[in-house]
Amino acid sequence: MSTTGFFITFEGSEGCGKSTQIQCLAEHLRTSGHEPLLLREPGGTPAGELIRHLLQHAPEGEALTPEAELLLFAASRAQLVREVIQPALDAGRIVICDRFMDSTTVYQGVARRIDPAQTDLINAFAMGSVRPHITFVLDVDRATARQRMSASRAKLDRIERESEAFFEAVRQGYLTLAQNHPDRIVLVDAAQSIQATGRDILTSIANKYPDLLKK
Ligand code: T5A
Repeated sequence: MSTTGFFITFEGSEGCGKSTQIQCLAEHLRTSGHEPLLLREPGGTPAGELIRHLLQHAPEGEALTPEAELLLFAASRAQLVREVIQPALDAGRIVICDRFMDSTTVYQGVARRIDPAQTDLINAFAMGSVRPHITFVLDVDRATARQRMSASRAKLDRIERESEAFFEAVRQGYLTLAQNHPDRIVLVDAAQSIQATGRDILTSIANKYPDLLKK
């Protein structure tokens, strides 16, 4: 990866607290003098936001096949990487993305049961040479996640309406992924309080990349 910036991704199942922790980390980085760029997937570009709407809310998306769904997530990522992430990293920025390639590996590869070889191939094509330096997988049990979601949601989107078995597969998929990539992925107990979870994330960054929290 020929860049000077730093790329952080957050992963986990619905309601695990990614957005909350991204805001906490961004605030901490700002007090250290950085201007982190916050992005989300799917989305983060005008084209990506349209794809997001189709994937999550549009009635036209209700009949999407797993294969079409995979390609739409990949299309959003391909656009985000080239239009936003790569230029920001080249400019030396810290980029924090709410979901990235691991979501495809887990949701489409594990939970939708698409051949992992196909998922990896399409993921690699979409990402080009961009890879996260560090990924936080926020792990939380389903009961807690459901409780948090029902408190924060008026209406569930297309994927949030999936079965309990689907979300259990998502959780197990992330746990396996974290086990297989201990160099990049940090598994965080996200059933703790917002503050305790945030402290664990900062401690991991301070241990692995101490210079990042200074400027
Ligand atoms: N998807 C995405 C794929 O299938 N394949 C892909 O390749 C990609 C990129 C995107 C959907 O797309 C799928 C996965 C998803 O289904 P989304 O709308 O972006 O979904 O939403 P999610 O990523 O699922 O995120 P959510 O908004 O549901 O949850 P977050 O961000 O994890 O949680 P957050 O921070 O909003 O918190 C939820 C609530 O819990 C509270 C918060 O205050 C909030 O009210 N909370 C806590 N409460 C107590 N203790 C804590 N520690 C708490 N942390 C947060």
